[in-house]
Amino acid sequence: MSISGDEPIRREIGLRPTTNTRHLPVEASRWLKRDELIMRGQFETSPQSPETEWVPSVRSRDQWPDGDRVLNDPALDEVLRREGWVRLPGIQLDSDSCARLRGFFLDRFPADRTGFHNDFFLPDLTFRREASKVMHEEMGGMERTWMSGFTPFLYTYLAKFSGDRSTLEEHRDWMYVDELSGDRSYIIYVALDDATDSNGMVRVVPRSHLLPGGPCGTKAIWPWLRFRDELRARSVAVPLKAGEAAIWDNRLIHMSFDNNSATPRLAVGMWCHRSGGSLVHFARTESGYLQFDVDEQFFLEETPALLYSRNPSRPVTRNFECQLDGIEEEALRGLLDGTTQTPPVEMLHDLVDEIETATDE
Ligand SMILES: O=C(O)CCC(=O)C(=O)O
Repeated sequence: MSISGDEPIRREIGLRPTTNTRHLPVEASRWLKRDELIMRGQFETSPQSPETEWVPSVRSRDQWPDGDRVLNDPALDEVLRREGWVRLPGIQLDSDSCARLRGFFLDRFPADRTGFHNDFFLPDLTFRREASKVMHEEMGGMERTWMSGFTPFLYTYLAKFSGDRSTLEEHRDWMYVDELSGDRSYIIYVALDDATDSNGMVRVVPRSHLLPGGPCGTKAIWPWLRFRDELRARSVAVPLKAGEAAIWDNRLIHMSFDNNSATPRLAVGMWCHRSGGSLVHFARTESGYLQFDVDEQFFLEETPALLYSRNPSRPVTRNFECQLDGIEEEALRGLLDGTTQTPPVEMLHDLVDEIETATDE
């Protein structure tokens, strides 16, 4: 599938916008307008509401068996907590494993070999299932080596083909877990090729995982992304040799520019959440946000394009509105510099149950 006509989806996932919107469904066109206004800071993201209440965190530091430790190594854990990302020491996948993973992808990848690809977006379930299996065989267990009580829920290839349309603009990923209640998820990102400046290595914005805000998911874009120049100026490069890895908090803003080399630049990602924790998906509707209770299958079978066109047939566990205050460039600087105290993400104005359910059953 090509998603080149699905402008809002491209924007949501950080792909460079195109000017071609003729394939957009009516609903998507409406959201494009809204998203454009949000990006320009002209959309009122705090709809008037009769009542506002503070919702306290439902998770405390002590709820998980190891407190809220993420990495087994205390020094690395500290860096991950403070900066939102950390490079794992040494080689994580040997050259045979890298060669097998590269070989599988280059032999079997069924879609257009241009631009940036994350197989999360592919509707070809056969490829996705087989690719997941191969990645699990090669990477499975890495989470136990490095992480404290985390389980993978998704594996994907991340491929940057050669050419000038492979930029992945600054973005943060969806909320795969209920971040609003204090839960967190992480990606272990392993390079299969040396990732350098010339082939579009990943760049991350340190401390951006501490930015507060509402849900991220279908039609729900992180409002801090409108400060593109500031984010790009603060981004740091993550060069990796083949087989090396970095881990980052899924709240972290990241990006990668064009692959100007002659060959594809491949990586694999393993997304992890707390063992025994829940998985969720958030979607923006015209009247608020819906929170869906989902599982690993959801991330294997759904695509952003499908979710854009209809709600998933999964239980809605919450229906709410969030008030997003103080999304200003000065606030961004203060939060990223650490000179402003970051309000806990869960301290949102939350209007649970005030909004009529907009699910298309
Ligand atoms: O491999 C890359 O260039 C970045 C991947 C990424 O940021 C993503 O898929 O969200």
